[in-house]
Amino acid sequence: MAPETALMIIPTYNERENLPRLLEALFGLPSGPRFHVLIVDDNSPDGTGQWVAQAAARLYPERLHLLTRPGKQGLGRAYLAGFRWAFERGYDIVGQMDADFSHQPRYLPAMFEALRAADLVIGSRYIPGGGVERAWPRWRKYLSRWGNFYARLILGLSVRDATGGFRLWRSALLQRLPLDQVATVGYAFQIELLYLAQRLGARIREVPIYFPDRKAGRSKLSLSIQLEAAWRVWWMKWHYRHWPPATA
Ligand SMILES: Nc1nc2c(ncn2[C@@H]2O[C@H](COP(=O)(O)OP(=O)(O)O)[C@@H](O)[C@H]2O)c(=O)[nH]1
Ligand SMILES: [Mg+2]
Repeated sequence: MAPETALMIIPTYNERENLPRLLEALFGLPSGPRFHVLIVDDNSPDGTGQWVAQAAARLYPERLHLLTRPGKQGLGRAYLAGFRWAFERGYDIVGQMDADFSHQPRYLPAMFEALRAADLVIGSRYIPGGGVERAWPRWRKYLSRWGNFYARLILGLSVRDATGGFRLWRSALLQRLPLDQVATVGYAFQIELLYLAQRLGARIREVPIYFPDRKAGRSKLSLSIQLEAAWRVWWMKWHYRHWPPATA
């Protein structure tokens, strides 16, 4: 049997400072399976896309790919475009990660290992062994915890870290989700995909990660993105109430 092929998708908006080091870390991992990387850049004004284009040609031919979008449309749109790109090329495994080192490459080998007995693996801040930036003020830790608790309660999610965006999917599972109906852009996007996977009865596993704050660049996820998550969980609960359709 041919070995499985994997693609890590990284959406970027103004991550020029982080990407060179991140790709070095990803492609330099001492263990774990080989994978390709797709950067989905929303035409970042800081030149992230141009840097990736030349790095793909000179530094990492074959392994690094770039998908450029005309303007900033949110994390969810970028991932959906990236997923389509991956499906068209037949990757068996599709990963999601941020460009800012909050998702540390060193966890990938353990995540790939866990995927051997799962359809979806989530790098989790909220299981034993995981955690969030120690320097976060208490209100911020509570907010993140509370957001997770709220989504889990309303949607009946069993996963502890429902908003986390460090994930590995079997493409076969991802392709069964009704992605053409997914319209969320921020944390809600992560929750929505997870909810759909759980409704399908997917085998989901969590691997503990420590989630440090970004050191370079700026966060793009705003208050409006948090509000989106708050009301969208109710929308999801209603919208997908008959999904997946019961088979006779
Ligand atoms: N392509 C694209 N990437 C985005 C967009 N918004 C955020 N990102 C990327 O998504 C990842 C997570 O965003 P970040 O700002 O770190 O969110 P935070 O960690 O929740 O503060 C980073 O790699 C960002 O560059 C967007 O509108 N388009
Ligand atoms: Mg971040």
